[in-house]
Amino acid sequence: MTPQFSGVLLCLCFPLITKAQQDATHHHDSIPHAQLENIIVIAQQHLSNKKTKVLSSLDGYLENNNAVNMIKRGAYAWEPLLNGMATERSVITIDGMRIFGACTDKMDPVTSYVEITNLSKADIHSGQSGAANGATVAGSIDLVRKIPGFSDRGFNGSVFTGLETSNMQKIASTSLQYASGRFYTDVDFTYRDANNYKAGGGEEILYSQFTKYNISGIAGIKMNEHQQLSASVIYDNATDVGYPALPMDVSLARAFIGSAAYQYHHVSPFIENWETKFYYNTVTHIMDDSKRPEVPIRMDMPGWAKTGGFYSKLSGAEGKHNWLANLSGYYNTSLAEMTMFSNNPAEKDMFMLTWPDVHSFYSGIFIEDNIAINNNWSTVFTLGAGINNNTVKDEQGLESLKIFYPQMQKSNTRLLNNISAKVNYRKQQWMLGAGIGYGERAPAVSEAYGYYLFNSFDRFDYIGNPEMKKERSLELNTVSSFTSKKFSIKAQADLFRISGYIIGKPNPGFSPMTIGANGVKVYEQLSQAMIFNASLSATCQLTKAFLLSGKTVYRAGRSGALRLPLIQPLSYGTTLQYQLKQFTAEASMEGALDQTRYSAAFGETPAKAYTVFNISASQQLNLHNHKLTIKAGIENLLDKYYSTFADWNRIPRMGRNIFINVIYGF
Ligand SMILES: [Cu+2]
Repeated sequence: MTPQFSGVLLCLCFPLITKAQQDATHHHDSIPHAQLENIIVIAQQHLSNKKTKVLSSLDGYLENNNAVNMIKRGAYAWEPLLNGMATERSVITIDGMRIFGACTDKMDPVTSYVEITNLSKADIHSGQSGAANGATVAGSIDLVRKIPGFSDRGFNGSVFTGLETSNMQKIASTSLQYASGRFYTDVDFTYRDANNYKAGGGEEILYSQFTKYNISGIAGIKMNEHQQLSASVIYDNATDVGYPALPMDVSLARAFIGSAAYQYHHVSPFIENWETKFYYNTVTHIMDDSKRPEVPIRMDMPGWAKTGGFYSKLSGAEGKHNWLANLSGYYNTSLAEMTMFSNNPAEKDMFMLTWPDVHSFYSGIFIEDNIAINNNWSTVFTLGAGINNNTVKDEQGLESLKIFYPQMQKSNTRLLNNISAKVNYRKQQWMLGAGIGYGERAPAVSEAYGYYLFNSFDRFDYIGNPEMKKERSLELNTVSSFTSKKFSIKAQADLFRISGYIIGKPNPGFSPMTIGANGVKVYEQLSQAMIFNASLSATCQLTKAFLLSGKTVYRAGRSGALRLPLIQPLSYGTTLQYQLKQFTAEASMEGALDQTRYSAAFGETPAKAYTVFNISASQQLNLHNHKLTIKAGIENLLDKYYSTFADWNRIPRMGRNIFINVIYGF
């Protein structure tokens, strides 16, 4: 089964999953291990959630996937890179909803506005198999909401608390659910508060604190046997977030995410499920340097992003075909400004629009067909097309950009197409698959219209380029796996050949706005760039109680002689798990080789090889009908001081960290 196929299977099984949580549990467990790697189970009390630190951030969950790297600018709001590519190249959605961050410096990826209590799983698709919710190059990450479903469970809930010693992070969370045959609701609340963390050896990393809370609610009502309505809201509010790798912090990052959906099962023998959703979300991001003792000039940099959209998704089965069709669209407005306060009261403050109120519209259609040719062979075809428009609404912003691009148009429309094909062969315990895909994306707001956006990595001010063409990606992928009761192994590789690769290049003709900057870079397109990803993972059931697993990941990225930045060096990890009844224990090791192929042109310095060790244990107690789970562990056991390729400006990672998670379910 390919990831696409399992994705569709999950979509088809969605109505079944919502029927009852017990059923859902059973259903998940029936997914073969090799497929689970593209689904990260997040629900805290789900049997498939094997993570010991269940109350880790969503970022902590995503990081375990072989296709994902998390770029860290501090302890909060890590940026997910998919297949070695930055967020402009992937589509990150919450239950299929498009959301855009409001920070010009990538301090607020979509993933920072949800909490683990909001979600049941994250669904990861590589390359064009992830084009269902919008045009992509790298693929997609869909964060799936937790839904109690219709059942006769009545009231139940859980209380979570956690403590981590390195930054004295305190976590408190509750989740309350009610389910009946006709109605369900889930309300949850999560609070996290952390001080500065300490690197290995005890050095305090200043400006790495954060505080956040998240409230969410979801409710569903069954209109009749086959039709249901649901509504969902998430409110996420982070304050006093420090970014030690950046010159500025965040005083407020806030999101409101709301949606309403209508679902119709068994529309006809041919159409299994029809779901239509309308959504709206708004993000506010306020950057702040008032806590930094020394800055060359004080700055205020707020940003706002608002997105409204819809999708209407049909899926069904007919003979050998399992199909899916999705019509989706969104309208986004992105506005960000910067005020530089003069140190000399006689001089005027300087104001500019860093995102000049850019309005973006996208609407697209995507279809997918899985054909089971016979017991051994199956194929997956996908096809999609969309229309993308960007318009600069602010006249002052438009005039400012016209200084660099006198011919520039106020509005720009692009057609974005995607197509892919995959063939799979399975015989007994073996599975082999190979695929090819082609996709296009439009330049992101910063790439097209950003105005003097300072990048603290290479210390250049970046100016967007509204006259760029589409970025076009041709991909090849292959997967092979062997799965038996005691042993499984999976090897995966993909190659992306990207034409018109968008990247900033120095322009010596312009002078920077930021004091101390190295110069100005303007977004341009490289005729071609290649990105290669490979991973190998294996698990072995040594005895009934001991499970050994290991993985290794390798990436490469270059354009001719130019190396692309933020590409993971050869990394590895291994875990030994022990399970006896309700007790589990785990020892793990993770590390990377020296990063020899770093990109000096982008200000990258090499990250040294490292190895860190972690241990943890958990015990579940049954108290009448209630469940108490205690999980504890030590991360970076040897208190190693290290920094990886993914650490912005090479800020050191957390040193020894003792954590304890307590979960009480009633
Ligand atoms: Cu920011």
